[in-house]
Amino acid sequence: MKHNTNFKNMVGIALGASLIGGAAWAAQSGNIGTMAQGCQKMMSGMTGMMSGMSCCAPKTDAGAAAEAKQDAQLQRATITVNDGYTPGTVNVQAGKPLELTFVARGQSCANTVIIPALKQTFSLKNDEKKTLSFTPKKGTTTFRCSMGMYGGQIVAK
Ligand SMILES: [Cu+2]
Repeated sequence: MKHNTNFKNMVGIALGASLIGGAAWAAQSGNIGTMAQGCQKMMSGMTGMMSGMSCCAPKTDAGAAAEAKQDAQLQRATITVNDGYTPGTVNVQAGKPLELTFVARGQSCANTVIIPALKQTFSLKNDEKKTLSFTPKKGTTTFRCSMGMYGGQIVAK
């Protein structure tokens, strides 16, 4: 079950939030039947809370400054997975081979990475990494966590 460890993490987040938002959600969480349902409920339950939380908030600070390291033949970029993706935007050159590495530094739902345009879905354990080699076409390739809360993009120009 993919959301197993994620869920534990999420419950911690939700309980933390319930201290602020009241105990309503925590009470509700006692009725969750399956992990999958838990994720669904979590999504709706968290919608109102997300604005004030670091969890799931897009990380925009590092994004603009993130330039892939480039040499003549190959460009490389690394994205750190830790309750989200840093940088959230990776800028690369179109038409040049790219080695894109996701490295996990923690355990959250962000550890499952989905990149629809590349037909990629993979899950990382803490400290695990995954390198994708491809030549980006001009445009933006988005990726996201298993639940679509965290996300990022590869921008090729
Ligand atoms: Cu998620």
